[in-house]
Amino acid sequence: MEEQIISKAIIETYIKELISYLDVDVAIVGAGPSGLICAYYLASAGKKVAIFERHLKIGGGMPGGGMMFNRIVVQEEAREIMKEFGVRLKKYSEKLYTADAIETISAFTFKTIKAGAKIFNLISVEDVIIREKMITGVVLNWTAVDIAHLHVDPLGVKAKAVVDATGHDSEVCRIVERKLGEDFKVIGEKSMWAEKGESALTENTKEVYPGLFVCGMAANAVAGSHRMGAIFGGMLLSGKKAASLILGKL
Ligand code: 48H
Repeated sequence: MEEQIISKAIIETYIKELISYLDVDVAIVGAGPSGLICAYYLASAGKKVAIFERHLKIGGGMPGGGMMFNRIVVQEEAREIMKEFGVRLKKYSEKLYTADAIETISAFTFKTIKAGAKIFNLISVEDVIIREKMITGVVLNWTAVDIAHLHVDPLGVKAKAVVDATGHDSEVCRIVERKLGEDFKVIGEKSMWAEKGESALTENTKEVYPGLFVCGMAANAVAGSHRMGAIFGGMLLSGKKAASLILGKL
């Protein structure tokens, strides 16, 4: 077993896979709960899906639970999705359940990959490709390049649909806002109000610009709705809705 063979195996297979994902049906930015759920339903329907995640770890805000108490709360409406992923729930009150945050995100990650979606971690989306008033792809760079403030030019990926699942910062939409000026606006999220934040989320999950869909916390940030704290039912339902909107369009 020679070291250079191990290196070659890693580099060769990674590069092959990256090349095969330069043209995808859907590019999802962010591997938090909403991005993973969205990817799962799209991949299950046979679409070619790549998730680009800035961090080393997968899961966005979910593994941290609420203030590092690594349990999450989900509502009755999202129970079916949790069941589909085989996550164990504990009934807490009439309409609320709790779950282990690590078990939940592990199940989401594993089943999403098994459904056929590919997660590229340590890669950040720093720009989008726009053609004829339509988002047609994302622009990537290594997260390490960003952290080190290196001047290294990025690479582009073509996608029939792009999903902003970047959470509170709604980064892809913020980029689009900068590029389009008057034609596109991100309002920014409001203060914490669990009930209002959760109920607004489904409606805010939509195609916000031709080719660009938004789900999860980013959807509320773009629309100027409330945050909701460590309750995750809305994130899951939002990811699923984004997938069904995209499936209806592709
Ligand atoms: C690549 C990027 C980029 C980029 C960001 O924050 P997330 O967990 O997002 P959601 O919407 O799936 O879930 C939100 C939830 O975790 C949460 O924060 C809640 C419920 N908050 C309520 C409250 O009141 O606080 O995941 C987003 C992911 C992260 O992993 C980022 O690293 C990643 O997106 N990301 N990846 N390129 N430009 N920007």
